[in-house]
Amino acid sequence: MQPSHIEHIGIAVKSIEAAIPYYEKVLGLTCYSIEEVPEQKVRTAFFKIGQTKIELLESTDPEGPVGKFIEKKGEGVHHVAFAVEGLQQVLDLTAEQGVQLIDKQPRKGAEGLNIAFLHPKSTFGVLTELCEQPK
Ligand code: CMX
Repeated sequence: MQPSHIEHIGIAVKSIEAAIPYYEKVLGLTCYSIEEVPEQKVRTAFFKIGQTKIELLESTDPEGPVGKFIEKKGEGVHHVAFAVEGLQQVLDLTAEQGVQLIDKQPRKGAEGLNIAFLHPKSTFGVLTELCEQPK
């Protein structure tokens, strides 16, 4: 797979408005975008730090993936996203290596990226996202 870098770290929060001041005033980062992703039942807030982003995730539906996560585990790191090239091929190879895919094919994620998730049961407890910039 050989990811080029960590594209972002997804952090589940109860309220992005409540969390943004910590990232801006304490860490000194700037929130450059707030975007709702209805298919994922989340609102997101993004910060850049080098090549990597922090993605805050606020649930818009208690039955969505982030709503269920917060209910079960509370706020905290939700997923790690790696930047890859050739996402469909990477997914096929990853499945051949015995890793359980949540998405067999890429779908659209925040910021227009093509994304796919690997199941945390197959990745030592870390929900893993693979992302590719659309060509
Ligand atoms: N990290 C680690 N483990 C997680 C997890 C996470 N983020 N979310 C769930 N789990 C664990 C659960 O704790 C549970 O473990 P146990 O069986 O030991 O209790 C197991 O995975 C299954 O959890 P579940 O509640 O039965 O299953 P869910 O219906 O919650 O589905 C998952 C879990 C990962 C398949 C689902 O959340 C998913 O498809 N996620 C991918 C999409 C997503 O997360 N979107 C939000 C972000 C979107 C964005 O970045 O824009």
